[in-house]
Amino acid sequence: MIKTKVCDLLQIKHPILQGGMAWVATAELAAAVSEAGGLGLIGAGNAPAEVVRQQILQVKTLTKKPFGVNVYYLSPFVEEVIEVVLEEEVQVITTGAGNPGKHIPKLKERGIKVIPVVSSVALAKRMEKTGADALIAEGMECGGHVGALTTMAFLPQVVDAVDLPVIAAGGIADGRQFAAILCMGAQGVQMGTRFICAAECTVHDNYKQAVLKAKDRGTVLTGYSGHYVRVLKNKLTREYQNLIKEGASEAELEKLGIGRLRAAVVDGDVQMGSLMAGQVAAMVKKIQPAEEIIEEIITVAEQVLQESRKLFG
Ligand code: TUI
Repeated sequence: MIKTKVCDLLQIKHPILQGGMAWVATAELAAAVSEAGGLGLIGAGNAPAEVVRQQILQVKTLTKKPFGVNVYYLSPFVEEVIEVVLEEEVQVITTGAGNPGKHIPKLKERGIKVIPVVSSVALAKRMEKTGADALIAEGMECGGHVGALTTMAFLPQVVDAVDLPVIAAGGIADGRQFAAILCMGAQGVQMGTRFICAAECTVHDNYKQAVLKAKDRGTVLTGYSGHYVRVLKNKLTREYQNLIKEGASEAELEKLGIGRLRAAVVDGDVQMGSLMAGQVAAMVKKIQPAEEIIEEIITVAEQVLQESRKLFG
């Protein structure tokens, strides 16, 4: 039985968090992951606070287990979303794209755990000082917005830099990778891409099929300096690359990206939608219930860790 500090901190059976993916991480997926003993999260993204509240209320009807909300700090509704999280007594938030520092005292007062995503050691140290309960160290193998460092290089540096439990994200889809990040000092994992293909995930089936079809080099970074986004290759990414070749401005590149994530998730537009997915997309082989995904990862990780003892002869 793999038990870590993250299990105790979050009152969960398995130290597996589901990525709080905007548009993708809805109540159904979050509830399924939590019900299976991991931590499910609603991805607030840019949604208005009342939409987030409805999602929270829906999860509460589906599971009595702990779950969280991912708060996206570039959203125009951050303040309102934090109020809703407080009012609805959500047990934990993960945060992305910004510094949750100013909200931490209020959240902690109410017993809400705060787990920021970090993509640099400096930010990790700052988040520890600010009062975070744990950190998510996200490597650039992940889908969506990426940092500069790989999980392999970045994770141990964060583990060494802070005393908080560290959760690894980016490039992890199976039990072998989960075992590896535990060996590197992580106390848990956050997975996004594998959960896109959970049976309970409400994304359009075209999106799931695109992940299932992806090959090893099926993702590409789009964007510009400091704002890279990993997505599956398609017509959109080819048009994007053409624009870059033509010397398009950042504003023109931004314009091509508007509304594309929604188009992929809701409309199933696999040509011109933004199919955010990590480098492990090629490792996702089938659509399975979240419970099966979690059980499989735990079982394999346990086997791998047991097997590793043989290395000692
Ligand atoms: O946020 C992500 N990944 C994402 S966001 C996204 S797209 C989206 N679209 C519509 C609505 C909402 C989202 C796709 N992928 N990862 C977490 C992350 N956060 N990575 C890096 C950071 C980060 C960056 C800067 C965290 C803190 C930070 O702080 C800067 C500072 O010092 O204030």
